[in-house]
Amino acid sequence: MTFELQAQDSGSNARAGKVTTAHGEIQTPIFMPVGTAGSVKAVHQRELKEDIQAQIILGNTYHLYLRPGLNVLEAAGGLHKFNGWDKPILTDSGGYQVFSLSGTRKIIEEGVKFKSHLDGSTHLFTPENVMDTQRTIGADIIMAFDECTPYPCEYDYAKNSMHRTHRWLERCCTQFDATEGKYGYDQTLFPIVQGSTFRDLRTQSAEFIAGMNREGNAIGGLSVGEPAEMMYEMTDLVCSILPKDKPRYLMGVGTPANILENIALGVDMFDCVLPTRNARNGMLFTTQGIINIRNVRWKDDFSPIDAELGGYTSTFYTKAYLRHLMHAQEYLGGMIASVHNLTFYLWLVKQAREQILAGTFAAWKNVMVEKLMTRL
Ligand code: PRF
Repeated sequence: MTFELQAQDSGSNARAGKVTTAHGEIQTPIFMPVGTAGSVKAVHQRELKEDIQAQIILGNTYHLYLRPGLNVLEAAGGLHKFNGWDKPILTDSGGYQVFSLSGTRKIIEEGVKFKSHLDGSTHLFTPENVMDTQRTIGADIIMAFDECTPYPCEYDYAKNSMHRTHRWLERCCTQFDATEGKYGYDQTLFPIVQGSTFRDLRTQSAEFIAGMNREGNAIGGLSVGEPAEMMYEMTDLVCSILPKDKPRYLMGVGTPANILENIALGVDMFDCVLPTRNARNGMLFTTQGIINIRNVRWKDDFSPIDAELGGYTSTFYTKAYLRHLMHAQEYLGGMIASVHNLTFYLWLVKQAREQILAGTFAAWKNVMVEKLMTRL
């Protein structure tokens, strides 16, 4: 994997760049749709590529390991072959899902023991076996095994957890570097900064992660319930320490406003379930603001979902029709809303990139944040 820094905004720390992987290029800043179990929920791969123009999608080690399991993934020739998505894929390590999904879990130095949320069976994730699993899934970018601390978090817990995440990272790197891709192409490992909301821990963690000298770096442990201003303070601090010539990925963020603010602080990559999860509940992000399509207000509004956004799905279907589908609990409702929201998110980061390249990002961002977060 390589990263080329193409432009830096004059009025902020925003950057435009290009990540090159074995499965193609990614223009940054970028949003990565979440495809937890090998599918971006309710969205066809063809729509992802052609309508939404996604450049990279996510998969989750935790889910894919439990189902369909490594034997099926390996027999398929990896996740790209299995789901037919031939562009870049990033997999999260399970270091987050194991904490948020499995009911019972126990953290030990060796790793994390947990019970499957599917059938209650017992498993152990270790830095080593999580690297092997991500080798088998075959993602282009794989994530280190970490612990995402909750918010709020006691200082001593955050400190001990951060040091354990660092020790696990060393084991991840050793295992990753001792193995090879199983399908004939290169993969890369991103380490993850932790440290909760404590400035001294974040500084230590960012310095440690930078010192590991991998090809890209991630920021974890944010957007877990802390105030947005606290997240921005931590991102700003961490970005001031992480190397400028490598991509920075802020995990699990966020709303359109969160994304623009963090781009301004120097983040290049984002993922979040928000656009797809909220779409299935009727919450739409549009160029005019946020709408709940189930609202009676849209009952006989036969205008397109978002004429200004463009794209097939957002201009072909009307608000009134989508409202009807959501109320009738038709599958098509969730499908249309998901394609629309992802089209919006990919449009947003593309606009941000163009503004950075033109040197006009900072002023544009402030106007957009206001507009996009208006509730209609
Ligand atoms: N660690 C990992 N995945 C994550 C996070 C993290 O801290 C977050 C935090 N927002 C989302 N996904 N491995």
